Amino acid sequence: MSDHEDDAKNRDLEGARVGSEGALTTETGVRVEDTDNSLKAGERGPTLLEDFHFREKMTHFDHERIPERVVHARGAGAYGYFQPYEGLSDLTAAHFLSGSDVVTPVFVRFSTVAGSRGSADTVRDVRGFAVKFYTEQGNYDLVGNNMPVFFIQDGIKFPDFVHAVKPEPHNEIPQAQSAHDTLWDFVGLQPETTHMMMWLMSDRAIPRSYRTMQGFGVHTFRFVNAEGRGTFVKFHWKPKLGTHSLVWDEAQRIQGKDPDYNRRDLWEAIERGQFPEWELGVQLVPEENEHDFDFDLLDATKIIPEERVPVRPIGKLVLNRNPDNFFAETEQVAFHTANVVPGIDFTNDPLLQARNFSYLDTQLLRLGGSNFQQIPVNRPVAEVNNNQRDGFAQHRVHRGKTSYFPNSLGGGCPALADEGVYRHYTEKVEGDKIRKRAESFQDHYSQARLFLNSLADWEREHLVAAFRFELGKCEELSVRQQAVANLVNVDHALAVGVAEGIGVEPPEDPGTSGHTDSSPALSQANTAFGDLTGRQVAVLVAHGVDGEAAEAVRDSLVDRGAVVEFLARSDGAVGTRDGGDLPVDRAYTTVSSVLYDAVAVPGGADSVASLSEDGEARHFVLEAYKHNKTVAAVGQGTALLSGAGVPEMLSEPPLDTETVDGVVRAPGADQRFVEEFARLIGLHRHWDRATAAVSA
Ligand code: HDD
Repeated sequence: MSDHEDDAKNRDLEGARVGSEGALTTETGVRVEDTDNSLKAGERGPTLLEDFHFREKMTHFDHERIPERVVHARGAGAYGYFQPYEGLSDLTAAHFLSGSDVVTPVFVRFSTVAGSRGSADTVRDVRGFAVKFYTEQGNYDLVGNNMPVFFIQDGIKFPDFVHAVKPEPHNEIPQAQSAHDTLWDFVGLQPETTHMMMWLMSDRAIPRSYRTMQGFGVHTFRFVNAEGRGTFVKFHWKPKLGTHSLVWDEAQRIQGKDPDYNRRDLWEAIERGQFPEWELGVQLVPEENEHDFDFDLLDATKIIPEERVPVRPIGKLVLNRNPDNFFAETEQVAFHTANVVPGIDFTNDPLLQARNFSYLDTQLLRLGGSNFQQIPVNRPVAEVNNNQRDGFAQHRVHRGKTSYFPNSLGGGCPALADEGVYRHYTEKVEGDKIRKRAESFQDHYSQARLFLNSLADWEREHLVAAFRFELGKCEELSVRQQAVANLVNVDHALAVGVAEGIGVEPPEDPGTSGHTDSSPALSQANTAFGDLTGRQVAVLVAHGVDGEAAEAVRDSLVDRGAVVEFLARSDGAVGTRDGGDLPVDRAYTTVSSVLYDAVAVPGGADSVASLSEDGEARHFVLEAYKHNKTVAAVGQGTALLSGAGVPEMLSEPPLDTETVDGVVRAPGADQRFVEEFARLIGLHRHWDRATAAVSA
């Protein structure tokens, strides 16, 4: 194991870990001989108050739940490390960015925003991407999202926005959905939400995996170097596997088939040793260039286009260890935008300023008082010394009689430091005390349009379909009309496309056309492709299967990092056509095509004949086809595709390896076939495929 893995593993949780080994005891350490029967007066008599074991067990259970996070309640976390590529001391005094030899342990929590703790993973929503760096100079939290902008410009609107998106208060419906009246009522009346709503209606809101999701710090922050010079900075996390999403229909079905889909994917990838990885990048703007843009750097509803200020890669994040206990670690972790270290500072972004108040405030309630930083997952690796005392659940045993500063009785300790201290950036501020949104924050449409212009055709189609779906769920016509009226300001054709699907009169053409700028970096068509790590592939088999072909497919894809499973009607094994046995990984009745990235059907006349008679097997391949996934058939396997209704599929085995719209067919599982299959899976999805008429 390398040193940095060691570092991450040894994150100081010692002393806090309690296993289930050893004798059963009460919380005071008294051994218990029976935890199945309460103490009673006679075998059939009343339970006695003096049964302290029963009372303690029940009381602890009664108090097991803590308030869930008001937003981002559902999440999944993992430990890992961050390592810079090079030193950035010219830009920042942050020690964890000072050189490639500094490896910093991290804890990362991914989350959805609107749903409750038990809600499904694959809802249309923003994803949280919160990173806690346990640096030698104290904890630094980069509390970001998978979208680079936000709904509102000033934090004072956050309670309004969250009330609007959460389930409606009179009936607590709908759970974890933005497709309802109150959210769209709010956004129609609050045009600053427009840019973020474009992201939310795009495929970014339904990531295939946390491993295939970008992250953004969103705000403009400030790097400060040892001389006190500031540089504006925006943070980006870029996933090594590329940024890939689900199909909306698939995402909805997964909500029922496996509500833990993203959580499970992260967990299993780490357990398999396929450690998810991101690159940290920064966009840097010298202070003197602050006003060079046609938007305000302090406005969190704006990006800096990457073509304008390139993203400079500065280091990598690797997640290599799952938590031991979900509650203790993932639930109790507390992030806070104001957890900064020397070298990183804030700007006057009014959203960020509000966040700097909100996070500490919410943790005080959620984690039951002011000592939550002592919970192992929150505890810094840096030494902690101060005069803060007492409070609920105080775990430190402070010694001595001084808890004030200055003191002489305690030897003047803890003393003020003069090295490595946090020094707030010196910024000149002047102005009237005023409640007003700056003029430079008033353009809500140019970047919404930039986003739209940057999308590939298929992304645009998904966007329109998402707007139609969401607004189509709104009961009030006025809410639908309001939303369409707002979209005209982004693009007339977009507004018409949406209006036509939701029974709203298409708006008049305002006659003014917007700018035609685009930013290729915003399209998922321009992401990384080809890496099969953690891709899930189903191979459908039955008795009489061509076992050699099935195994050739599996072996070649597993070599490339994919997870390949043999699925049959029942668990156990199937007999191969040459008399062998092929172990079955899962019965397809317990899973579904939506849980896989690709499906293959090997030949073997008997196997294909029985699969073709099975409605579930036919549905499996057709649904995978409908969701634009790679579908493969070897030999007679082709007959299952045509029998299932995959369009234009001939039932005769092909004479050579042939690919049409992401469907590959071949006479045998030779090298040419497996390479083509792998190439197609690496493309993620086949968007040019016409699927509208496919009834899966
Ligand atoms: Fe927030 C949680 C990200 C605006 C107030 N937020 C929370 C989490 C993430 C974000 C990732 C979950 C952290 C975890 O996993 O525990 N929030 C953002 C981003 C924002 C943003 C990227 C805009 C750029 N948030 C925002 C505003 C406010 C809050 C404007 C209030 C003024 N956020 C909270 C909170 C939460 C929270 C209420 C709920 C649970 C928690 O903090 O610990 O304080």
